[in-house]
Amino acid sequence: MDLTQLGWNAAREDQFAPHRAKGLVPARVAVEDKHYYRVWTADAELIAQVTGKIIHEARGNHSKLPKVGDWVAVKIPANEEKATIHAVLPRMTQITRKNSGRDTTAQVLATNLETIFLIHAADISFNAARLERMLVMAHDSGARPVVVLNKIDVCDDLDALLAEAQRLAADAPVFPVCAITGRGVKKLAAEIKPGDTVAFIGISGVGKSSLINRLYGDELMPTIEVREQDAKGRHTTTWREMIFLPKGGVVIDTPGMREFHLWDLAGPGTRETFPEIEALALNCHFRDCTHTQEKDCAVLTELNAGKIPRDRYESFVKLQRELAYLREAGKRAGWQSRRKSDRVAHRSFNKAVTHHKSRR
Ligand SMILES: Nc1nc2c(ncn2[C@@H]2O[C@H](COP(=O)(O)OP(=O)(O)OP(=O)(O)O)[C@@H](O)[C@H]2O)c(=O)[nH]1
Ligand SMILES: [Mg+2]
Ligand SMILES: [Zn+2]
Repeated sequence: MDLTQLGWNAAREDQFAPHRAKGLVPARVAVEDKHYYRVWTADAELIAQVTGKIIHEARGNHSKLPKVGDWVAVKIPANEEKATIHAVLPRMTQITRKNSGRDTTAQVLATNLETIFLIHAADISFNAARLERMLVMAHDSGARPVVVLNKIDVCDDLDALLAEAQRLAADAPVFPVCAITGRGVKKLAAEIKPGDTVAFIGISGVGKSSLINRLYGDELMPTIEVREQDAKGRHTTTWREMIFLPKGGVVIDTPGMREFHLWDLAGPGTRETFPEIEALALNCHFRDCTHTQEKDCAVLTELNAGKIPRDRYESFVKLQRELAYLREAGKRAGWQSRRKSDRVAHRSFNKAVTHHKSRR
């Protein structure tokens, strides 16, 4: 296969030069399992393992190990089955989420993505707050978010749900689809350009694998067989896997998560999810204003004047609270470096906003 179809380009070829000089070849991680990786080179699909050096250098930080979507430098020994991964190329984008429970280490879901499909079902499982959280994750990833409303065949009032989803999604497009009948799937497929990589993210059962099967045009990924009162025989996705579409483009199927937690500790994502409220917050009297009770709070003033919808305000405050909690948890874990880079990001954002304002 031509590696450019998998997203290889001149910039990556440049980055790869030192590895090439050592006789290593470029490959992309398609599957990550507990004990091995499946990688694609231009010529073959190989089973690969990381070198001890990579494990040592990661020092227990799992996010530094190869993840699905990563470009890696592999050595293919003659007469030996397994290839070895000697280096991970810098990631262009990556989507991360907080691990469940009290563990506040980040989990990398997929890397080097152009686009992220945030899959939701147009049924009772639809949840506005979850969509907002997923949008924050997506904005922070560096990839372009696309909201997908699947299962429109079971929705009674699609117009209302679409309007709600579009309002929450702000600038991100929303695509109504049905994986069963194929309605809307062609339009969605047009969002996947040749050479692009798209990750499918969403809670279990929303139809991520079903949609990928539709896009592939064949039964490829096992999907859940929904049975009443019976969880047996479920074919739920248990690992992340990259699939090359026949018409070009790479998709990454991910296992559904039970819930989305925010990993980001005040990264730029929140601002893109609530841009109008963040812009207001810059005018609050107190720099650490929580926008709940403070005097001279610009957000509360606008809220009381009816200029911000109350539910949107409430989601915003809830998100701020969750971020504050994570920040505290991070502090307790002695998590300095990330917070420092956050402060830098925060400053440059404020500068950008101020600059924008002064030009108006
Ligand atoms: N009515 C309806 N059912 C759908 C649609 N898409 C998927 N389903 C059903 O929803 C169930 C779950 O689909 P999957 O594709 O396995 O869901 P998933 O998101 O991959 O789930 P995980 O792998 O657990 O994360 C299956 O029974 C599908 O047949 C749709 O558009 N309409
Ligand atoms: Mg699945
Ligand atoms: Zn305020």
